[in-house]
Amino acid sequence: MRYVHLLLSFILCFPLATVQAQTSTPSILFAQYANADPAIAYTFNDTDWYYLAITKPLNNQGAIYVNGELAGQIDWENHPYDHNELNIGAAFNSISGSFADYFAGTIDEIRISSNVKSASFIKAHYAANQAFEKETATVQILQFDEGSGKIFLNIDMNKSGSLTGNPIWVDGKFGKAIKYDGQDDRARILADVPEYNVTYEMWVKFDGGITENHQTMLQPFGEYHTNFGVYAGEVIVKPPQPSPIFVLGTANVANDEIATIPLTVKDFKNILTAQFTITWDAALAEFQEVKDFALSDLNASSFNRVDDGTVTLSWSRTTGESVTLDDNTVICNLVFRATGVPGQTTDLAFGSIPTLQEVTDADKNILGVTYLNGKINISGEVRLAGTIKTQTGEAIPGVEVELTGGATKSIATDENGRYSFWYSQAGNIRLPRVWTTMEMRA
Ligand SMILES: [Ca+2]
Ligand SMILES: [Ca+2]
Repeated sequence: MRYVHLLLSFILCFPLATVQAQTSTPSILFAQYANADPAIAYTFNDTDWYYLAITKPLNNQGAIYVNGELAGQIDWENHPYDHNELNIGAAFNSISGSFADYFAGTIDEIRISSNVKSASFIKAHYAANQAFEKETATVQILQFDEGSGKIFLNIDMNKSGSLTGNPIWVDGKFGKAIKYDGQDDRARILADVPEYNVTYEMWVKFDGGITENHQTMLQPFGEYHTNFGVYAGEVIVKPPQPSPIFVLGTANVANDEIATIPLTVKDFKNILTAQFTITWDAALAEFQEVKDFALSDLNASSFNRVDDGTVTLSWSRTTGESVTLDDNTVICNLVFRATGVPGQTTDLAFGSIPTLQEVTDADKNILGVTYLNGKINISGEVRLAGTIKTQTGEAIPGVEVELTGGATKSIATDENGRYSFWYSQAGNIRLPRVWTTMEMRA
């Protein structure tokens, strides 16, 4: 078992300011193994109850909600979490072998669920202002309604928790609650918390004063245990950096026609660099040019035609300043000439060979990016043309030429022996068949 305690590392990561308890700007800490920005700023007062909800989905992209509203996003690291008990009001430090980071305030109602509750659920729960109810996904509900003694039970009354350090029973958000003194008070109960797809909810009142010291409200404990807590301090919290989306458009064009493919972006916020490769079937489309640039410093030299089916993009701001664009901005148009026949189609696919997909933000973080491929569908009409000549090369006018496969078409050659069909039906097309006549041979 690896017991790791990293809360202390956050003390090093975040500068703490000297603030008064009553006017502080505390942060909710969510705990270990989140990749970035583990502290989320929120201004609490010390007389209200707050409903906190924290999610950890299978993809580790969780969130923390305060009073039903999204307060920040959590990028959980991918570790083999194994939580089998809950420490409430303090955190066990596996390195020192003792409890620390005591919470000064009141905690009522904790619910742990084996699902990721949606933003709308969490908003609605806060609005309903009701005690937690048992649901299919409920792993544990603690109500703290005993009101006396040193033992508390979960809602199923099949697990009992114990109080240490003489926390006191007080009126809670719903029924009774437990107030912790921030010195040596804590509670503990067994709980088998799932590794993924889990939601923690609780009601907390910061009526013991939030200080610069870390205060742990809840510590799901075990392998890679997690601390949820607060401290007072000046924490620079950036809005969550969304994952930008790059979209290549789709064009339906006839053979030999020009396909103009927009490259569109969404959630393009504070982006500093972008690079990737675009590939397609060179037999079906011929790269022409890129035009209509609408991103600073993006121009024709940002693109490199590697071969007949590959072009790369490599862009960065020459000034070093990041760029934010409105959603659905077309940053350029890629121009191709279709060379296939009706019914053929080629993806315009984002790739990493030879130029690796990489998009960075103003802090040089490499962002997760969604790439949506484009397509050129060759449809419309294709022109089939030729000339009917004698063996000596003399054009023969007035010969009936028939095209079959789908709708049959026929046409007579003109005075120069030429014929021409426009054909629009996808599928098998037979080459023109020439009906020679006895008259011609005469
Ligand atoms: Ca005490
Ligand atoms: Ca209660």
